[in-house]
Amino acid sequence: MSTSNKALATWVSEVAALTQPDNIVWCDGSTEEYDRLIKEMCETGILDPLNSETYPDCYLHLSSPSDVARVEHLTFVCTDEKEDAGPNNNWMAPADGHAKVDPLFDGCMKGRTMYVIPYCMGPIASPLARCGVEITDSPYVVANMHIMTRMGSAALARIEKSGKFVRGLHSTGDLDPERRFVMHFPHELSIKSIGSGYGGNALLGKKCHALRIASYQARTEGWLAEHMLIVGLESPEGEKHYIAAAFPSACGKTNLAMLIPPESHKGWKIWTVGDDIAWMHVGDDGQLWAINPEAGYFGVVPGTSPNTNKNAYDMIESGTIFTNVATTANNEPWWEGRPDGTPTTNWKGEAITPDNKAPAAHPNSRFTVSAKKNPCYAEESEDPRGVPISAIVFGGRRRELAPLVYQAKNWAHGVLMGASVASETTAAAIGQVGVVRRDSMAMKPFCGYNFGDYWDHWLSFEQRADKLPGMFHVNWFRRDADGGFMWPGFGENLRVLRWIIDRCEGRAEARETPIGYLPAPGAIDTDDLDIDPAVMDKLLAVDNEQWKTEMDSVEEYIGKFGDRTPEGLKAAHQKVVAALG
Ligand code: OXD
Ligand code: MN
Repeated sequence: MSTSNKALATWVSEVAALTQPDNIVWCDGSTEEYDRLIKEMCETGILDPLNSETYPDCYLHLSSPSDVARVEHLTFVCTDEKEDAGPNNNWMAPADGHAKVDPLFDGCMKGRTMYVIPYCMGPIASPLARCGVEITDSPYVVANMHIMTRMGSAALARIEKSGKFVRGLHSTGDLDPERRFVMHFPHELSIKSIGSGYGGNALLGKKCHALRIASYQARTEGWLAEHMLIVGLESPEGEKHYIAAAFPSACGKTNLAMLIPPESHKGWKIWTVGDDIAWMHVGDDGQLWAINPEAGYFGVVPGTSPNTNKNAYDMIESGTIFTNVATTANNEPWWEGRPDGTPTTNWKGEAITPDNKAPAAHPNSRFTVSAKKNPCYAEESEDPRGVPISAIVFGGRRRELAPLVYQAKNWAHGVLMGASVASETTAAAIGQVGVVRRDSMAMKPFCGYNFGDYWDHWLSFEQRADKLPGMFHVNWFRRDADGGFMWPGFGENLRVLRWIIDRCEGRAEARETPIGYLPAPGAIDTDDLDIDPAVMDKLLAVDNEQWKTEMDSVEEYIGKFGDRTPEGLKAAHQKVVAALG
């Protein structure tokens, strides 16, 4: 296979001349190709088959211990003007970015095979989808891209028809963290990543293309590329609504997208459209319509259990690539939170001794699995038009302050609410875990341009669409004085989502507070839920003094973007400050 697209053919030849691979393989996306790659990786030790009776078609990959998460400090956005990348990104001038990485690619594929992966983010027939080509020397990346994207011949045909594609060059290089970079060139629609085989750094369709490059494109073209799950709720009466929700990495997006209604909610159905990324466009009807650009899940494994997410637990019992989990004596994958089995080998491949206190599975260990294996996969995920969004929800992991749920008073207030999202950091990125940092719209690591311009772009939707979704903020992670979670979370979150939908439909009670509309007492259904009413009151309380401090900190934060901070955002902030008195 090769291509009739001259620009693509030339680029592939140029990359081959630079990287000097032994072979070039154009990927066709077939099952045979996937099976062949898996077989080869099992022969070379990149993958190990797991117990074929209990975990058929499941494989284990153990990465280099220094390559287990996204590397935000080594991720750059290269624009002519530093201001265009903004204080939210590491910046290099494009010429410097190329000069930094090109020498590292020189001859890096000697003795290796170079794979050319044409892929499509979104349903192939969707006008909202966008294509890319990733060149990589990692068969692990190819196998993951098979699961995570629509790749191969159909994507190549689309590229040849439209002539448009994002260029992504990846090599695992020598895995030396000193020689690791993830560079984005938004104006060139290109990405260069070297020195890491980890998902977000190496599966270039995901964070690099579908968020950083796409957010830049979305701004120029008038749409939104967001770090959001898309979930459908169907009531027992058959009423369907879709919610898009942004949470920082490893804050339960996959669990929320696959929520299992609790016993008390018989007749409710949940449909997953996406668990990580949403591309939203204004439709002819003035509503926001969303597609999930991905075709699979790259989910955090620890914590997945029949109690937290039975659908995910069952879904990963076959056809799954596990990365950095532990294993049991009978070669089943094991992770913290898995109810049965005993780990005998940890994620570094070392035998576990009784005095070993470290987690057996890496806290950021992952499963890669096709979305079609999800028992509640929404058929509409394949609809070229996407799904209409009724509500946008922001959330963070905050042990205090933020109530369980509150609603923005208007669109600009909702943008402020999203812009000020703060959350405790998690193991999804290298660095200290558990520190509260601002993570605007959960896009801190993923927005391909200046946050000031990004907020302005969000604000502009008030003019672009006349049936905008309601905007909400949730916090599942409030802790009591003993450090225990105050809200049960998981399936019970449906109670909060129901209030959100009812608000959008104008049929739920709320009380107005300075920070937004909160559920009126009793408006969140707590029937059959073992929760003390006093805890519920705390979860839905607003402490004016604490909020004044919070709004000072938000002011300082948005002020860091200088004259790029939109006046509309400052005005929304001032309104909250005035209401707090
Ligand atoms: C992810 C992340 O992998 O956000 O989705 O880190
Ligand atoms: Mn994510």
